[in-house]
Amino acid sequence: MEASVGEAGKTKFQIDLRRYLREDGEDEGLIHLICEIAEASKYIVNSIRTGDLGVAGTSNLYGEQQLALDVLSDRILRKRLAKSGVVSNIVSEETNDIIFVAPHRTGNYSVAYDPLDGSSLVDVNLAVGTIVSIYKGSDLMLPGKKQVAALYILYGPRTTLVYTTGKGVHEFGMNQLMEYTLLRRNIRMESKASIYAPGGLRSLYTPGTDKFVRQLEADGVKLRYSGGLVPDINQILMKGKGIFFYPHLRNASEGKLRLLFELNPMAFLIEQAGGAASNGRQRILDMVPQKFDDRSPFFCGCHEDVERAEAFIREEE
Ligand code: AFP
Repeated sequence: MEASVGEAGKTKFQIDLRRYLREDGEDEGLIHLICEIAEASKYIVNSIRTGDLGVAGTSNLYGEQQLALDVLSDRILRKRLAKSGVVSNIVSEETNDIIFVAPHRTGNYSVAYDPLDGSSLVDVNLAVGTIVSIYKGSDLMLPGKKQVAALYILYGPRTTLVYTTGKGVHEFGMNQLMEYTLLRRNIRMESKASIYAPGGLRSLYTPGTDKFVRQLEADGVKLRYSGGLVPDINQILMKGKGIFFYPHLRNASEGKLRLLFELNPMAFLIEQAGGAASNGRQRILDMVPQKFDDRSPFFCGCHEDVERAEAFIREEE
């Protein structure tokens, strides 16, 4: 626990991440793992602020050109996870293969992560983030409902870490000493959206999604989209009244976003806050992955709006 001086000169106590996890009764291995990821994020935030914005000359699993920052963030996180002593297997959105750290060690965790989601936004100085999905054991090809923890770190004007271990959603902020201290516990979402964040090209939307957008506009729901999944989801979660979607498109039936690295962790967080996450037909967390680079349409946020999106999509079939 860190003491700090609050307004009016009174001492107030900040609860740090490790202490909060302990008080919540988490397993020591999981606490260590989450804290190691939090440590890695301090180096990632430093790279974002001061690092090279050029291309690395390599491409990722999807044939996309990697930025030097993508490669660096991936190395920072991978090294930290590999040396943590509590990780079995790792898969990163940036690498082609599963990394076997200690596949047979019992009691360990396996981790899927996107080290720097939205990295193409760094050169225009918009917010980006790290997304992490954690499973018990060595299997990573499991439906998202098997996650034991999910978190993201948002590198915006402030750096925040938002996590769930299935006991609500909690937000921590990085302070002047680069420690994460509690900002909000048990974040809850309302049932109806007042903002929406729509990914992809609207002219490529199918009739169901197009009708859904028209309905949102008719209801006075405001558009708020940055193009970075972490800040866009964070806005919806923290305001508690929004819907994010990256739908199936006429030229891309699975949309753009990745099930293992982006959708499962975000769906777990949103559901834990009382929201919903669907691919338009099925709950995201029930989807069984076939391969690491599976993609899926994604509708995520206030549950009434997700249900409404599903109804419009059912009609188009
Ligand atoms: P990059 O990592 O290539 O910048 O992609 C970001 C992202 O995967 C995700 O963060 C956004 O939600 C989504 O793409 C935005 O995609 P559109 O620009 O097609 O809306």
